[in-house]
Amino acid sequence: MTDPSVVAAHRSRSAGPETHGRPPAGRWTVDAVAELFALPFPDLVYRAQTVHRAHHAANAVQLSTLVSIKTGGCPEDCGYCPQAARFHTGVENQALLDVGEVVAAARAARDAGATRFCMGAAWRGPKERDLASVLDMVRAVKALGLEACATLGMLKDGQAEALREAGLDYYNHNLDTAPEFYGEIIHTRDYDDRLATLERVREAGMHVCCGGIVGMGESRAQRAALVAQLANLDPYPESVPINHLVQVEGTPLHAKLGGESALDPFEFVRTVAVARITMPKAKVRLSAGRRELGEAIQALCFVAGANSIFYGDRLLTTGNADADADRELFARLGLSAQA
Ligand code: SAM
Ligand code: DTB
Ligand code: SF4
Repeated sequence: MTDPSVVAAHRSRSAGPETHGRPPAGRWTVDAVAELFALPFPDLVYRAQTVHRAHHAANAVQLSTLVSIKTGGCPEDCGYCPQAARFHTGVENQALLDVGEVVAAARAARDAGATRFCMGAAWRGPKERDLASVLDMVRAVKALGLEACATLGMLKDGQAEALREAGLDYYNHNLDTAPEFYGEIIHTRDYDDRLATLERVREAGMHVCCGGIVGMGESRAQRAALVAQLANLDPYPESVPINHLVQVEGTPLHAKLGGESALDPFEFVRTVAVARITMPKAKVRLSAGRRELGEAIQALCFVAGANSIFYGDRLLTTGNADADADRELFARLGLSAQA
């Protein structure tokens, strides 16, 4: 028999076909998302896996490789970030890479099996001169036959269009957390700034990659509020990175949380499952903190509907699961890299 809370959560969104790219038939209320979070774990994972199979190849995982094209010295104050100039984290600043260096990294990523290449820059937003270099990088990455993604901070008028014209497929810009928790983490830009950049990306015709971070000391209700925000973007993002906070010494969140994870690992799996259920067609990506989750929790995440990972030994400034270890894990689980 169907669990009544599942029915309630389902009904609170008005009925109608789930159509990606068109306005959703209804909005997710925070309460409806919170009801999903509260389901018994097996019911939640079963439901997520069912949604997953209706929309995706069951055992395929997409591989994205990340490279930091400009590192450290960022003027923003995101409380989780090792690249903010004002925190003393030991990250070495690195000016914008040359196109040649980026092409070499992209070629290596492609040869290792990645299909998407994501370029990250520690900027509040790109200056015009820097954007011109990034446009060259985008063209070069596309010429290698890869999907191109960039995360450069806030975009101004015309910048999203320029990126789109250069061939950029995805722009990553995260909402990071619930609106009501946001002010405890970031003070140099607000939630509406983020929504405005996402709007520009959408209007320029690019795919949106937008997710958040869990494990920052937020409550479950705030995790539900983050997922509701993402799912109510119209349309919801094509790509949803779910990051587990990597606590880096020198950041305010490390000082606050003391290096200990603030999150039960099953709660991370629940977040993935709820993202899958509320954004059925999106790629849900296991992002930062994946290595620290361990293989068993990662396996649960794949069952709960995660179907993308960051692949390669580094994220931006911190380590990622080794590519060799990932290949071995995929073999043990019978997963394949999505072609
Ligand atoms: N500077 C640009 C911006 O903030 O939009 C782009 C790069 S920024 C590093 C991209 C995202 O990485 C952040 O929005 C955040 O979600 C994630 N991130 C950064 N540091 C993290 C950490 N220590 N743990 C988990 N995720 C992190
Ligand atoms: C995203 O959501 N996570 C990635 C990517 N988008 C740019 C970044 C994770 C960064 C983790 C901390 C670091 O390595 O500096
Ligand atoms: Fe800068 Fe981005 Fe880090 Fe915030 S998350 S401090 S904007 S690099």
